Amino acid sequence: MNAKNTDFGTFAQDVMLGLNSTPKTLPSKYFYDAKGDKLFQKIMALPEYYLTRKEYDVLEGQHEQILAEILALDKTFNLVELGAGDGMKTKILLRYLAKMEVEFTYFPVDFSGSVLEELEESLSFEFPALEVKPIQDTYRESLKKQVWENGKPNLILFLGANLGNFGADEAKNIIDHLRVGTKKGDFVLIGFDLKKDPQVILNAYHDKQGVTREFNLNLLDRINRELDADFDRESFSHWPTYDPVSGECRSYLVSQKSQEVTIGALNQTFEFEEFESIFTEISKKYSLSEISHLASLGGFEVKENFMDSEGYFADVLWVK
Ligand code: AVI
Repeated sequence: MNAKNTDFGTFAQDVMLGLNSTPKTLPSKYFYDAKGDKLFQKIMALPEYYLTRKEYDVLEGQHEQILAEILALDKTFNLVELGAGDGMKTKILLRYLAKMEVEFTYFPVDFSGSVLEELEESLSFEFPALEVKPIQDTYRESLKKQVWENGKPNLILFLGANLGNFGADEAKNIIDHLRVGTKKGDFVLIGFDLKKDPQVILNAYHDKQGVTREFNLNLLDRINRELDADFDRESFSHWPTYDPVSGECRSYLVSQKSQEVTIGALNQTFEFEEFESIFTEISKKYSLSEISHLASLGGFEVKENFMDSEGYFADVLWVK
């Protein structure tokens, strides 16, 4: 069995748990294998997928104001980034800090060692003087351990609407980890995709080129490849939904016929009824009042909501 270690268990265990549940479900964190990473890069460049462009606009246009509070402290600080990825957006902030000759240490946190290695390499090229201390860990574990804590103020970045990929209870749990993992005077900058015209949201998850469909179906390909399964990907359709009340955009894979799928590594056959679904991803959209409520749950005060000109996306700055 080619089971990959993850945050909570193994791919095989999570697939077994999810497909034996009613309704069936698969965790979205497994989208991101090498093929999924490439598909996500494509998604970020799609005309319908506004999230990445809007957050760029926010950071490009308002980085000075975003960083003004921490720079006003006139002390060195730690820049901690949860889910650093390729650091593309963070580099907007890093360039400004380098230009201002600010002294700080950058702690990128990511679960993937190869992502961190690539990031370190690209940073050493563009910012040779920057002190970088990569941390290979999950968001929650890193907030528990706080290896960056040295008495200096911290600015914790959690960009890219990643919190939206957690259900309500898990999102609150992450905010609780932020509460425990920060001290008075620390700042947090979190990216949130905001509630907006439902059609705009649905289009972002149902692009004309079908890249998001491929991204969703890649979960089945991955189970076929890594767990010796026989999913017929063409007999599943990609079905995103958006509920404007809860702000939850949910993606499903819907079986177009009654069928059986065998997963060799689990030694199990799963029955699908015609039109039975597998829930694969939540991408929650927030209102500003929901965001303020989350801030108070974490013991933070909202300093400012930095938004793009259309009010599609917010990077919100909280202080403890
Ligand atoms: C990574 N995350 C914020 C993306 C989102 O919008 O929820 C993942 C994604 N799923 C489909 N398209 C993009």
